[in-house]
Amino acid sequence: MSKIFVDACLRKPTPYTPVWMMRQAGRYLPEYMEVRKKAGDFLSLCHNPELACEVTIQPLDIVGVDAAILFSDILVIPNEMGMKLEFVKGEGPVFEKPVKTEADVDALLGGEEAADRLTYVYETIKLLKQKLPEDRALIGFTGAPWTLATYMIEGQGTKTYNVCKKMMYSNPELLHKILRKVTDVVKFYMVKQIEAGADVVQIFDSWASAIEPSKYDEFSWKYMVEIAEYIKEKYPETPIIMFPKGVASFIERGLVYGNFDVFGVDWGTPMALAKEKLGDKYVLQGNMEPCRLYSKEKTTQCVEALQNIMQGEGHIFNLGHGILPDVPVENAIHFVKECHRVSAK
Ligand code: 1CP
Repeated sequence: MSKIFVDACLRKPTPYTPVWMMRQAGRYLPEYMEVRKKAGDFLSLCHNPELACEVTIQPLDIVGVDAAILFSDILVIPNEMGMKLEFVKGEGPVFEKPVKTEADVDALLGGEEAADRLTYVYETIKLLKQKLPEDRALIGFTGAPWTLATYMIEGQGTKTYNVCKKMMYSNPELLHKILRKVTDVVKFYMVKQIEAGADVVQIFDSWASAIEPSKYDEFSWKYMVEIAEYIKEKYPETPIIMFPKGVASFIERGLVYGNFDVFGVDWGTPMALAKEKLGDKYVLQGNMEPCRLYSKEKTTQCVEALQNIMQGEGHIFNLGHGILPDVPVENAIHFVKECHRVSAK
């Protein structure tokens, strides 16, 4: 049975434009909060394939999206490379010992050995393949090397990125050494997710905008392209989605390149600009401002405007970044219904 979401990624005809939401499994769903309570804490939930499977499927049943995204987190990767990770209440993710020196990088587990430790992710994917309806796609994912490196170097989320930028400008070799090591793990991780059953994979470069445009290719995009190339060599049929957040000027100047299928457009980039610059080459995903979800009326306006620009050609509806925890569930349901309504053929 064909999956509408996979067909749309490959620019094949579909009866309507599919939709999913970044961060669609999570705290805005009371059903998620219940399962998380059962698991104990967030990381225990990621490590429990039965429960991770349950929360992955929730937004399909409750909100009606066309694709499921594996429930996990980007930070399980550095965690399995040997960096002790904790989610501190109110503070978010914290690594006990951030990477500071070459010796710290050398001490991390690399390559396939690190990717092999993420068995609970592959188990969750295998279980999901048994439980998901045949016409719904499963999206696997990773963080981009740069976005992962920001947490590994800063030790936690940051507003200024001052520690990693100090490294970028005073010791770029060390930053590249970290990015190289993470890239090599992510290549194996992506292929193993596909072998376990992921239909599509997305690379999240959530903190792309922290890099000045003239340095973006050197410190992030080229590593993402290398990962995509590696995946395509092994699994040319599996769609790849690239989501670099906050790179409008990189797009505008025609600097996007690489062998992948879908470009995720963030909410700060006008869809018409993305279409003009990238629409011939890549399917475009996005890009409603997630806060529009607070108003049904403003949601409908945006969905109609996106449909007017894209006309159901080479498009996947999504938000331009993750859904926030205080969005009413009924507004998320409204968004999905409206995407289906305006694009029905
Ligand atoms: O239960 C909780 O309160 C924990 C909150 C939470 C959740 C639900 C975290 C902690 N991660 C997740 C799940 C998650 N993370 C998914 C699941 C699938 C889905 O989307 O439905 C995905 C894809 C991610 C990816 C992720 N984690 C990204 C990239 C996407 C994005 O939103 O930009 C990033 C940057 C992270 C790091 C992270 N993990 C969790 C938090 C709170 C953060 C962000 C911290 C920060 O702002 O720096």
